[in-house]
Amino acid sequence: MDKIRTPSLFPQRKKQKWMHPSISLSSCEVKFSELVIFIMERKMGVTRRTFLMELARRKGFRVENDDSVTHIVAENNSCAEVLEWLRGHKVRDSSKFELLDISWFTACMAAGKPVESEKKHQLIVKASSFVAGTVSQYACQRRTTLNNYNKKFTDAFDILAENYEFRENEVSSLAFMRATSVMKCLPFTVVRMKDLEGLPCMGVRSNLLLYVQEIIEEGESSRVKDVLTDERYQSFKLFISVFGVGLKTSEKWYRMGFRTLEEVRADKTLKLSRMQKPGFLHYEDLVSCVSKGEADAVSLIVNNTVRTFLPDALVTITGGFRRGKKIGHDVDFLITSPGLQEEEEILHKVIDLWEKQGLLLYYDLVPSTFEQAKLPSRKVDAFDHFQKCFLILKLHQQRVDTSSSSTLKESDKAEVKDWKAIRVDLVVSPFEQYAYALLGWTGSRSSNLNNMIFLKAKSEEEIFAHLGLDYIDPWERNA
Ligand code: DCT
Ligand code: MG
Repeated sequence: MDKIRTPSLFPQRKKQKWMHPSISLSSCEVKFSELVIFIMERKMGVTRRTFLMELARRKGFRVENDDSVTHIVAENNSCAEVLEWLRGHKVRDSSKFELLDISWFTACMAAGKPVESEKKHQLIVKASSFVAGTVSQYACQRRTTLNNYNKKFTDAFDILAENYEFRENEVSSLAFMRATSVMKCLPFTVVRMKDLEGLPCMGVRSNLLLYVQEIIEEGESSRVKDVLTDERYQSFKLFISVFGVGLKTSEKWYRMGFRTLEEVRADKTLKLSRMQKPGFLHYEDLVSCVSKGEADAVSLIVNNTVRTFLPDALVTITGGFRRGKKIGHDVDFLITSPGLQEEEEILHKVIDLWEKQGLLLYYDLVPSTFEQAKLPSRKVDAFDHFQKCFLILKLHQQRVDTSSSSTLKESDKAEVKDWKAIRVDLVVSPFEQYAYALLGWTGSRSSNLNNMIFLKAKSEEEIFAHLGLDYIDPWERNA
C-alpha cells in the first residue's frame, strides 16, 4: 500500500488478461514499441481476430491483451458498446486508450507502420445515443475523467466563473462552475443546443446558454474575449498567482493602483505576509506547474523522511495526481499509520529534519482542530480537522543538459540554480479516519462529498456504500 504509483487499470490483479491468452509469435520482431494494440473479438469472431493479430505482429506491431494496451480496435461496435464491454471486463478507465475503428487498423497495415488516427477512425459517443437524464445533478456521482470533450466551453466558463468571483458575484460564479463540471462529464462534444437538453445545472436562470450558442456558432465568445482583456480581471489573475495572495489582498492592491507584480514588488512600503514573501521570492518556480516526474521525486523524499520516524507509515499521494493528472500546482500527501500515537509529532520531526537538511523554504504547521470543533461555541473554519503542513520544498534537480553545463567554467557552475521550489501539502490522519481523509484529499473540490460524518469505514468504497452512492474511482472524480 505504501508504494506510490498511479492507479493501475487492474487494481486488484497485477497483469490481467482481457480475453483468451494471446497467441505467441515471439519470433516476430517488434518495430513499433510505442503503441500496443488490442483487437476486440466482439462482433468480429475469433478466426478473424486471430488472423488480424498475426498480421499486425508480422508487420512489427505489438498486439497484447493486458494493461500495457494503448490502442483498442473494434469492428462494427459503437463507442458506447466498446465502453460497456470494457466495463464488463473491469476496465474502468477508458480515457487511457485510443478507441478506434478497424479502418484505422487497416490503414496501418496498408502503410506498414502506425498512422495518426484521424477523426473518422475515432470511436466517439454520439450525443443522440446519450441519455441526458442519466447525468446526476450531484458532481460526486458523475463519472468525470480527464478526457474533456468540451474544453472549448469549459475553458470559457472557467474564465467567466473566475471573473464573477473577482467581482464578488458568488451566485453567478457558482452557476458557471457547475456548468463546467457537468460539461466535463459528457462523453461527446456538444455541437448543437439540443445536446444540452435535459442536463442538470445548465442555467435556466443565467445567460449561460447564450454563451454556449455563441461558441457553437462563432467558435468563441466575444464576452469571454472582453473579460480576458479586462484590466481588473488581468490584475487579479496576476495577483492571485502569487502564493499567499487571495481575493482580499488582490482587491487591496488593485485599489492602491497596482496592475502588475513589478509594481507591487517595487513598493517598499508594502508589508508582505509571511506566506507572500516566499511567494514572490520563488514566484517563477511556483507558477510553473509541478510535473508528474517532479511529484514522484517529492514522493520519494516524503516517503523516506516519514519512514525514518514512522517505519510502518502509509504515505499516499492524493490531490490531482491521484486522479491521474499529469501536472498540478502542488503535491498533496496523506500520512497515517496503524499505531499512530504520535500524530502530533510526526510532522514536527519531518519539518525539523528538512530544515536541518536545508530543504525547507517555507512551512505552516496547522494543528488538528478536532477538539475545538467539539466545543459548541467554537466554529472552525476549515475544510477538515486534520493536522497538516503547507510547505515549500527545495527539490534538487539533476541537470538535464549535462553537455552544456560541462562547458561552463567552475566559477559559473556555482551560479546555476539546480533546484526548484515545489508546493507540498502534508496531511496526517488517525488510522481509523484514513479512508475519509483519502476521499476528501483526493478531490476534486467539485467532486467532493460534503458528508463527512465519520462512520466506520476502512475504504473509500465503504464510504460510498454507507451513503448509498455508486462507487466512483479516483480518476473519475475530475468533476
Ligand atoms: N480540498 C478541498 N477543499 C479545500 C482544500 C482541499 O476539497 N479547501 C481537496 C480537494 C483536492 C485536494 O483537497 C487537494 O487540493 P488542491 O491541491 O488544491 O487540489 P488539486 O485537485 O490537487 O489541484 P492541483 O492539481 O492544482 O494541485
Ligand atoms: Mg494538489
